[in-house]
Amino acid sequence: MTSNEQLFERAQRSIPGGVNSPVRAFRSVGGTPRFIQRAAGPYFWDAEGARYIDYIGSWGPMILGHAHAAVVQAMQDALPRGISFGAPTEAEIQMAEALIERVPSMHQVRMVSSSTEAAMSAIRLARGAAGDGSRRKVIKFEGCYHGHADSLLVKAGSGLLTFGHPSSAGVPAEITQHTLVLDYNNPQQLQDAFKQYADDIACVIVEPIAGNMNLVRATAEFLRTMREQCSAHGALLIFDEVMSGFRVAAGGAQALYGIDPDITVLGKVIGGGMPLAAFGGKRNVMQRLAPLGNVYQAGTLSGNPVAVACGLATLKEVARPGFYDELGKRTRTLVDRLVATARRSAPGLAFSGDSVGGMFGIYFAAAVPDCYADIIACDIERFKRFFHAMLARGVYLAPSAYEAGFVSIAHDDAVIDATIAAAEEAFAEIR
Ligand code: KE4
Repeated sequence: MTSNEQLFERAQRSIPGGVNSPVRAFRSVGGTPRFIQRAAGPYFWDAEGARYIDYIGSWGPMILGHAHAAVVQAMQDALPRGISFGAPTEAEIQMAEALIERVPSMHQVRMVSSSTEAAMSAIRLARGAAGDGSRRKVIKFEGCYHGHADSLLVKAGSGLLTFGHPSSAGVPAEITQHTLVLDYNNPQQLQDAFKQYADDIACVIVEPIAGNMNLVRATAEFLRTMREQCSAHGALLIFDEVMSGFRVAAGGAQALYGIDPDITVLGKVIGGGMPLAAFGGKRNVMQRLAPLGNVYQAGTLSGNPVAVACGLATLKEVARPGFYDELGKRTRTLVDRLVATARRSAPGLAFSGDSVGGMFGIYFAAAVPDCYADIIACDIERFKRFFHAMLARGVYLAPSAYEAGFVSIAHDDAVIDATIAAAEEAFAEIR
């Protein structure tokens, strides 16, 4: 049997870092990545035959659990009809109608192949549609991630309200000079930015429930201020619900907060694990897109029929009555029992947890963080030790302290019990 180490060694010869996405390389927690052979329900098995309870779920898409029978069947039914056409299909209309029905702030939607592409296209659309189409400035928030489009690989400027600097090599400063990076959950700073740059701000893009700095909830005041400021200044509000959409509630974070964005970015769950993402918004905004309007956007595999079949089958299952109530209950139970177990097995250990719907955050900090600075102050070393103590006991958490965790509807009571049993020993080990 080929070991994970042997596969990692071989992978690094032909793939940079041995992985096709950096977070998979375990570099922020150390150790050898597990090469997954197969997955089913809440589990996956690595190259050495070891079974893990999976709490990343492909970073969100696998909300039904792995290899859900109805989803696999839908893909198998679609395959013999052809894999890709480069021409419109009825299935894409069904997917668009399903998304619009569930996210009523969207009147029209365009599908793409990755959420990076969706967020990038949403920003281009916002710049083309806001005001007279000449606005350049984009506001994002520290700790939020919207994919790796150049203008979004930016870290906060040196001074307050100064424009961002590239956070990656290969991105010229000219590309990020129009991106302003503000503090998450800081309404005053947002108001100040609009005061300073009002008519040149094309859009604000935000994760309404953040999951890329670990789970951090937006305050209602923060999102309300965002909505008000965008409306008052003719800027477009983009909710990046790639992670929160169809994950925290049927209608996403916008349904929980009662805030209507101008554009919503979706991904992960809507593709059910296949390369499918989307962005949608008000009709007058979306009509600015080619071929109707002058904002260009395109994609060879956009709306791919097999991916759409997978996504439609997934959306059908999550639409079942009580799905989100049950998912939210199980996730909250997991988090509450982890916190109680930490108290019992490692008295005095600074540990807290939070969950919204089917996503959760665990923090080696006494209180649940509500901003990026608090996240950075968490005990990362302790997290690393906990990660490996749980991995050794067959529980696969996100291999980074700055990622949220994901529960599927396949994570039943027995799976949660097994997770808590592992945590009992892991907390005692790291205390
Ligand atoms: P992709 O282009 O990687 O499909 O999605 C980009 C993206 C956009 N918006 C949000 C809110 C996201 O969470 C993501 C991607 N999320 C990461 C998890 N932190 C994907 C994992 C990875 O990079 O491998």
